[in-house]
Amino acid sequence: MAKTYFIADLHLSENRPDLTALFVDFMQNQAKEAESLYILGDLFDFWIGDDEHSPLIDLVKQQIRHLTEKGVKCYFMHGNRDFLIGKKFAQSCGLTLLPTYQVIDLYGTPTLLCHGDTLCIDDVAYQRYRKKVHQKWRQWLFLHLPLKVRLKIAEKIRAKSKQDKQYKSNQIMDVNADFVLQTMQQFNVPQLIHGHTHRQNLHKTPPHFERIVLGDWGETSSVLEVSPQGMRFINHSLQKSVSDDLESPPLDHQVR
Ligand code: LP5
Ligand code: MN
Repeated sequence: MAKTYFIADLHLSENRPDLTALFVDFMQNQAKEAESLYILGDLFDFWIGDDEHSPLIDLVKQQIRHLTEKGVKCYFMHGNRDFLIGKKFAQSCGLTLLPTYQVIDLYGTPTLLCHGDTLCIDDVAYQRYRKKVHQKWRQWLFLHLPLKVRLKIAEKIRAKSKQDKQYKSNQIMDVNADFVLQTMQQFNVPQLIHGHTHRQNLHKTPPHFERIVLGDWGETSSVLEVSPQGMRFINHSLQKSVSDDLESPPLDHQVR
């Protein structure tokens, strides 16, 4: 049966071997059944350049490469933590890099994909920061610094972000509903799939708009499976597996 999987916000790091194990399990068991896999950002906890090497990075590359070599098409969209993933990384594992917004035909439904951070327009401090770090000249300068210095800067930004988030409400850090609708209308799509807010759910807005939010990975994975028959979330842990039909009542909120 044709299947497409969507994942986001795994935040893989050397500090979380449990997440890495979940990811490897997903790639070796579920993902190989798919025709396509979309990774909608924040695969890594943070990324400071394709020239960084670590056992974790090598393992992730290897897992993606195994999948693409088997014929599963793998797509990657940048998140707010790994927006510096570049062509070198993508080419090394057969990933196709997608722009900030991408419309796909999902079994007959035009569907807009994005990481989700650009929809959080009420988080003014974040949007101001995002604009700066997405400037090409700033990225070029950053990527030409020694890895040690880049790591120090990334740590500073992460610490500041953690501190700022303590004073931001969940509402501010969520998507702006009017802007979501406006964006969906602009791209002329009835369906949107994104991550970033970590609030796995299906939101229906009359007359015919659907927004599917991917969850982050923690004790369980959060995978959206789409087939011509429908959609479901699969939340798998290495101990047990739970799946929810998206036609059933809204799923539990997973608020960070
Ligand atoms: O990631 P998450 O979900 O915890 O929080 C996000 C927003 N935070 C971020 C920052 C990332 O977590 C860390 C990214 C590390 C990147 C490494 C590469 C750096 C490359 C630079 C290239 C030029 O995205 C958070 C949102 C939250 O989502 C919810 O949407 O609120 O945003 C913030 O907290 C941003 C702050 O409000 C503003 C941060 C200003 C940082 C200024 C840095 C000063 C130090 C500079 C040292 C030279
Ligand atoms: Mn994110």
